[in-house]
Amino acid sequence: MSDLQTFADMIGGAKRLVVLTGAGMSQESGIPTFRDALEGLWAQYDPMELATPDAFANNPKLVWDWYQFRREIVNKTTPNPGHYALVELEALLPQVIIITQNVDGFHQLVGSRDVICLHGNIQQDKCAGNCQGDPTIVDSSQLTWDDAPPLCPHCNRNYLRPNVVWFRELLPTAELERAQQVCLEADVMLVIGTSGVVYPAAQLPFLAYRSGAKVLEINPSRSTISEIAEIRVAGGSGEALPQVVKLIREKA
Ligand code: BV8
Repeated sequence: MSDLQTFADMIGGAKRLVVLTGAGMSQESGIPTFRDALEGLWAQYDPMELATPDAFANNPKLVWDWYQFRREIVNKTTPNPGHYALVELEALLPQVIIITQNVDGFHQLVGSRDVICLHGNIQQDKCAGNCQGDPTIVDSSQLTWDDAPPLCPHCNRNYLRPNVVWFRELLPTAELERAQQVCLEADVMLVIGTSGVVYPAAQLPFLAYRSGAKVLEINPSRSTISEIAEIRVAGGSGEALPQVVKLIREKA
């Protein structure tokens, strides 16, 4: 039997499937992964340095403009067949919970029902001081700005910032705790498109593995997760996931 058929059979037989997605899941939509060098003006910057509170404190306009640039990319792209394949999987299996590191909102956009967002949502802005509570989400679509990000309309003191988790910021407690809990309960964990170097997200597959789950991976390259993966499909998720769902549907 082919590896892909075995891979599909393991997913098709899952009672409590947990999926962890990273930037590779949206690569075939045209959103550069964190590892891809960003083009043009932004190629000179390291995302790891820009996505930090210090960068925002030191140069709020630069960081704000970077997120506007990335939002434009997200707004010009669409979810790919991999995102839709996960929605089909949700109809075929008793439980599919998606934990995502991505901030593009594509899993929710295609209708996935149970999505745990660990790192926030690039399409949302919030008051940098969370003046009305954490998070103080603000609609910035009608606001203007020039040499600095718009000010929060509630407190008129703090800048607005994207509602994402920067490096050296804590992940949202409820989301992280639920992600850890569902990994402890999973019988199969499917890891898609992550290099597995960003913590604490990168720990989740190991949590599932140590609790007895079978770990499967879709990634064209090896990652830190590959060492515990029963099978790694070395391909793009936009192509591999529809193939896997087709094999599962044929046996359903
Ligand atoms: C925290 C939102 C506690 C923002 C993101 C030293 C000092 C301080 C902290 C640390 C430290 N050392 C370690 C840490 C912890 C740090 C961390 O993990 N650093 C790493 C880099 C070592 N983590 C944190 O800071 C976290 N918070 O720990 O709080 C704390 C507090 C204070 C002090 C210490 C600790 C917060 C982490 C969240 C950061 N925010 N996103 C934004 O997007 O702007 S993470 C960001 O990186 C994205 O979400 C993205 O998902 C992620 C990158 O990881 P991947 O998703 O894996 O993407 P990557 O590009 O790496 O890989 C893509 C993969 O896809 C590749 O494997 C590729 O082969 C594959 N691929 C390519 N094409 C395809 C494909 N796969 C399938 N199909 C394809 N077609």
